[in-house]
Amino acid sequence: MAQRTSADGASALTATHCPYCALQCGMSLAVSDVPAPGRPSAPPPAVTVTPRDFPTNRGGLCQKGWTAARVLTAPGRLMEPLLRLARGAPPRPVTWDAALDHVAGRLRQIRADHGPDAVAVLGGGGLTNEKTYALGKFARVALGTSQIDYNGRFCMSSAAAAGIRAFGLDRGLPFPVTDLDGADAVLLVGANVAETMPPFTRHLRRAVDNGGLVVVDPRRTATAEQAALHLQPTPGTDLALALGMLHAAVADGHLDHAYLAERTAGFDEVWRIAARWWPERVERVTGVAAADQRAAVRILARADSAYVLTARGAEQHASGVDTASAWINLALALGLPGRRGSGFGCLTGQGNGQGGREHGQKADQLPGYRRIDDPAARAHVAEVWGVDPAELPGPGRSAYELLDALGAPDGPRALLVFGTNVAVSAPRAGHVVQRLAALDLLVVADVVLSETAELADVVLPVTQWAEEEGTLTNLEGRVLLRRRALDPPTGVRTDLDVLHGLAVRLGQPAARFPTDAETVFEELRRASAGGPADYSGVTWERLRAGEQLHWPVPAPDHPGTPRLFLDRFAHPDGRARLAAVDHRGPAEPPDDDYPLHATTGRVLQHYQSGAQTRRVPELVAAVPESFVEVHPDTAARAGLADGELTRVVSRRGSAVARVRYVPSMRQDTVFLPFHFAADRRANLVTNPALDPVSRMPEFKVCAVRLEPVRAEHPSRTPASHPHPNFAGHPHPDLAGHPHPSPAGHPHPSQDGGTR
Ligand SMILES: Nc1nc2c(c(=O)[nH]1)N[C@H]1C(S)=C(S)[C@@H](COP(=O)(O)OP(=O)(O)OC[C@H]3O[C@@H](n4cnc5c(=O)[nH]c(N)nc54)[C@H](O)[C@@H]3O)O[C@H]1N2
Ligand SMILES: Nc1nc2c(c(=O)[nH]1)N[C@H]1C(S)=C(S)[C@@H](COP(=O)(O)OP(=O)(O)OC[C@H]3O[C@@H](n4cnc5c(=O)[nH]c(N)nc54)[C@H](O)[C@@H]3O)O[C@H]1N2
Ligand code: SF4
Ligand SMILES: [Mo]
Repeated sequence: MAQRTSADGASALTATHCPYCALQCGMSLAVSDVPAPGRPSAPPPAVTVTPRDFPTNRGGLCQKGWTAARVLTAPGRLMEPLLRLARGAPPRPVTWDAALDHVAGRLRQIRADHGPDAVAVLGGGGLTNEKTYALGKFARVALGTSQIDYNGRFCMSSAAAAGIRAFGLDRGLPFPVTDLDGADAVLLVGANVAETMPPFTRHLRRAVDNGGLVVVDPRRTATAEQAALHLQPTPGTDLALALGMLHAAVADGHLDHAYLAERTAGFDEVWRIAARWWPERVERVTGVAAADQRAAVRILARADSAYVLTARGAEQHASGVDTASAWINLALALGLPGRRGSGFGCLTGQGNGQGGREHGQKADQLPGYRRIDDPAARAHVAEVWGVDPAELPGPGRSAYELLDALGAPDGPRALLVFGTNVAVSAPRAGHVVQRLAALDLLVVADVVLSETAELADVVLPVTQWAEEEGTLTNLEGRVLLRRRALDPPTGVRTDLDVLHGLAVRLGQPAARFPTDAETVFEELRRASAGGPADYSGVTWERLRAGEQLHWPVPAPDHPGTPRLFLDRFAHPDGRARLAAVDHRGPAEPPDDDYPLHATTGRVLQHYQSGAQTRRVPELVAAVPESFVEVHPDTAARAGLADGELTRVVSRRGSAVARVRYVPSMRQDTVFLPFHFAADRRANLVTNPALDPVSRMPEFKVCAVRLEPVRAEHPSRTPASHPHPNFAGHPHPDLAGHPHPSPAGHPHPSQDGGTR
C-alpha cells in the first residue's frame, strides 16, 4: 500500500489515475488533514489533484479530472447503510450487520419461494477488475443465478461483438494510444473526443496538422471543428455511409488487394452488397455529399499511417453491430488493421470498460473473456472456484431485457446494483423505474444517493477510487494499478467487503470471497489463464514497478502485448473476416407526429448519469441543467425561442430541456445530453429497440417532437433543487415514490456550505 501521510499529517503524493473515463489519465493526489480513524467529527481531508505524466494523457487532465477529489467529500456522500422497511416509508440508518442480515434473509426467502433466477445483479464498467470478477463469481456461486449483466451492455457491446466477428478478439484499441501520434490520417466515427476524452486529442495533432482528421458526426462538435473534413449524416445512417465509402474505395482504385488476399476473408460477399451503394445513392440516404465520401476515402488511402476509430455514435443503435462491422470492412478494404502504424479501434468509454467486459459480470461470460456456454471454460473456472461445473448457471438476460423483466411473473424479484445508475442511464427510463418499483427487494451499493439508490429498500455505502486499491484495464488494454491515497470515512465498506458479508450470510465459506483486492487479483490471474484475455502473467508487483502490461500476458516473464494482430488475427485461420452487412435505417423513423430525430450523448463537464459530477460545484456551474441543441429554423417552426424550456416528446415519454439554438445542427435532428435527472432525463424519450446480436439499445436515434412548456416554473437547476419533478411536477413513473431523500440524510440542496 502506498505510504500516504507523514506522522504530523503533512501531505504525501500518491501516484494514481482518474476515477472517470477509460483514458485513465495519470494524476497525483496530495492529502492533508487526514482525520484520525474513529473521529468522524474531524475535518474531511483536503485532497489536491495534480496531473501526472502518463502515456495516455501526457500531463493533461480534463475539468472532470481536475475536480475529481470533490466527490470524495461531496455533500450527500453516503456514510451509513440505509434501510426502508416498507415502500413509501423513509429509509433509516442502520448498522452494517442489520443491513446485511436483512438483505441476506430476504434473498434466501425470495430464492426459496421463486428459485435462484429470482435474484438478479447489475454491475458496472467503472468497477475495478477485482470487483467485476468477484461480482460475477458471487452471482454464479453464492446466488446461483444466471441473471447478471452490467452497464457496459449499453456501452461497448456492439463494438465488442463486431470486433470478435472480424478479428476473433475484442480489445478496444489493439495498439497503444501513443501509436496515433504518428498518424497522418484518422477517421473518427461517432466520437466526440474533444469533450469525452480531451487529453486524447493530443495524440491527433499530427493528423490535424496534416489535414488528415475526418469526423463523422450528425453534429458539428468541438471535435468536428478540428477536422479537415466533417461528414454530417442523419443519425442512424452510418451503415449506408460506410457502404458508400467502401464503394468509393473500390471505384476509385484504393483497395489493398494484396492485404485482402493474404489477411482477410469475405470481401466478395461484402462487395455484392456495397456494389449497390454507390455514393450518390448514399448521399440521398445520409445527406453526406458523394464528393465528400470520396474525399474522405482518399485522405485515408493516401496516408502512410491511417486509423479508423469508432465510438458510441456509430455503435449505440439497433443496428450497432452491423454498423461497427461496416466501418471495420472499410478499414480492412484499405488494409489498415494489424499493421504497424495503421489500424482500426473502438474507443472504450468507462474507467474499466475494457476489464469490465472481460471478467465475468456479463450475462454470457466467465473470467478471461470466456464464454459461459463453453464446456471447457466452465470446467476451468469451476475448478478455480472450487465448485462443480454443473452447478454454474448458463447465460442470463442482457441488461435492458433484465430491467424490463423485473417483477414480471417469470422475472427477477430482487435486484442488487453495483456501480450503475439505471434510473437515469437506461433507455426508456420511465418504464425502467416502474420495473424497479415492482421488485420485492432493491439493493444499491453506491458512494452517493444516486437516483437509483433513492428508490432502493437497502442502500449500502461503499468506498470509492482513492480510498481503496484495485486494477483497471484502460482503453488500450493496459492493466493499471489504482492506489489508495487516503482512508475511507468511518462507516463505509468496500464492494469486496459487501460481497464477502453477503456471501458468508448465504452460507459460503469465508475464504471463497476474499476482501483484499490483491488476493482477489491472484485468483483472477488463475481464472483468466488460457482465456482470450489472459492476465496470468500480470502481478501487482509488476504493476507497482511501473511495467507497461497490455493483455494478453500469459506468463510472469511475458512482456505483454501492446500490439495485437501484427502477424495474424485471432480466428483459427489467422484471417480477419469482412461481414456481409446491409443498411437498415433507425428502428423508429420520424413521421407526422414525431417529425425529428433525437440523438443523445455527452458534454465535457458531466460524467454519465451525473451521479458524481452533479455533486461538483464547478461542474454544475459550468453546465447546470439539461439543454437541447436545435437548429434555429426547427425551433422557430415549433414556436420556441432560444433559452426557452421545451418538452421533447417521444412515444416513450418526454424530457424537459432548455432550447439552445445551434445553427450548425441538421434541421431534422436535435441533441440532448443524458447527464440529468428527474424530468430532465433524456432517457425518458429514448427507444429501447435492441441490436439482435449485442442487445445494445438504440440510444442514438429516436423520433420526437418539440413542444413549448407552458407555465414555466422558476428555473430550478440541479444545484439548487435536484428534484424538480417532486416540486409539483408529478411524473407517472414516480407515482408511489414520495420524495425519497428524507430529512436527516445529507443532501446537496440542504448543504449550502460548498455552494
Ligand atoms: N465528458 C464525458 N466524457 C466521457 C463520458 C461522459 O459521460 N462525459 N463517458 C465515457 C463513456 S462511458 C463513453 S462510452 C465515452 C463516449 O464517448 P463518445 O462516443 O465520444 O460520446 P457520445 O457523446 O456519446 O457520442 C459521440 C457522438 O456521436 C454522435 N452521434 C449521434 N448519433 C450518431 C450517428 O448516428 N452516427 C454517428 N457517426 N455519430 C452519431 C453524437 O452527436 C456525439 O457527438 O465517453 C467517455 N467519456
Ligand atoms: N441516452 C443515453 N443514455 C446512455 C448513453 C448515451 O449515450 N445516451 N450512454 C450509455 C453508456 S455508454 C454508459 S457507459 C452508461 C453509463 O451510465 P451509468 O451506468 O448510470 O453510469 P454512472 O453515472 O457512471 O453510474 C455509476 C454509479 O456507480 C457509482 N459508483 C462509482 N464508483 C463505484 C464503486 O466503486 N462501487 C459502487 N458500488 N458504485 C460506484 C456512481 O456513484 C454512480 O451512481 O449510460 C448509458 N446511457
Ligand atoms: S479525460 Fe477521462 S481520465 Fe482523463 S481526466 Fe478527463 S475524465 Fe479523467
Ligand atoms: Mo460508456
